[in-house]
Amino acid sequence: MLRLLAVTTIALALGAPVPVHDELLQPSFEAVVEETGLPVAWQPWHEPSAAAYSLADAHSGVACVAILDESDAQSEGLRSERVKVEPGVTYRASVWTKILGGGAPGAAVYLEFWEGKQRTANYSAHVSDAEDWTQLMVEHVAPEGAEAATVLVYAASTTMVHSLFDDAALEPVD
Ligand SMILES: [Ca+2]
Repeated sequence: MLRLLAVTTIALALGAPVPVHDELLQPSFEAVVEETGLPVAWQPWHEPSAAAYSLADAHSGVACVAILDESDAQSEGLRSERVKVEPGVTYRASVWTKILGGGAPGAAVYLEFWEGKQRTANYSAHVSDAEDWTQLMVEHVAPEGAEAATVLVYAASTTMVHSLFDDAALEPVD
């Protein structure tokens, strides 16, 4: 009976739906997970992550996210928790960025749409020169079947860049 219970629990965990929220969580990156150094409610593109919570600077509050990408082969980034969307509605993903050093294409923001666990569409904007805080913005209509969207702040695989991100947003466009 105990073994059966254990198997059932694992199956439930694997099949568990990804939580979808009404609004973006922790958009200003103000809270840190002490064990990992990552901002609360943001998932690393890969681990170990060169993207981390940082007190080096902030667009608002006291903290931001820093990506110190010293690899020309590895992508780095952080993905938000999922936010509920309606197909046919236009959404805008945005984030403020500051580039301390590095080359093109610099810093990027992605708007990603999800159907279940499948990413069905993604759109991006990038900037390669941002000495001061600069807002990156991308908007697109949610495709048929879309249930959720995420924001991904990102440094591409070919980029070696030191960038900061703060004040992300993901909202419908009026
Ligand atoms: Ca902040």
